[in-house]
Amino acid sequence: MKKLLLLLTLVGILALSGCLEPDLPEVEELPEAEVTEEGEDLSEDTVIVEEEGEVEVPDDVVVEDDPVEEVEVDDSLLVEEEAAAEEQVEEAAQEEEVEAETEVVTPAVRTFDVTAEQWTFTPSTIKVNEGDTVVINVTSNDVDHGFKITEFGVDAYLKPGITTTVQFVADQKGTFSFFCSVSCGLGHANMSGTLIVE
Ligand SMILES: [Cu+2]
Repeated sequence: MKKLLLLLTLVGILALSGCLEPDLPEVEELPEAEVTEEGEDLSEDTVIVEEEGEVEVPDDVVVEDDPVEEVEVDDSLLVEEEAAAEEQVEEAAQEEEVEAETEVVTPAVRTFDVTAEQWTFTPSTIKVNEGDTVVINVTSNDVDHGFKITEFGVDAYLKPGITTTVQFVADQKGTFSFFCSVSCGLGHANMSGTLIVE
């Protein structure tokens, strides 16, 4: 009986072990796989959640980035200020150049031939530089006219066909009017031109 029991137990053990051995790994593998997959899924989910959480954190950081961007805007403003400063420097340099040119041109004698006739001067605009000695040969083609520049003390009486020369130093900058100072007809009041001293 004992041998039978032993045999039965052995057979039972073998049978159980034989049955359990193939079952157990399957049972173990599947749950393990599932568990691992689920675990991975869960871990991925948790990672995603963590990433989402991290994304939310960058949102806060983005709020912190706004001041940084404002700082960048300030940098651009600084750049603009630098550009403006450079422009000012360039303008100053240009002004210096203009002043230098003016200083160089100052001793120049500028001569113009102007024709007067009812009721215009030709050319009607004369441009010189400050300090220039201006010589204007004025000739009337028709009737008596005058040629006056109040600011420079010029006032000439023009006889038809006779060239009259006026001369003055353009010692002040500005836009001035030269005009007819002798009554010459209907358009006399509007008979004028422009002297520009730069
Ligand atoms: Cu006139």
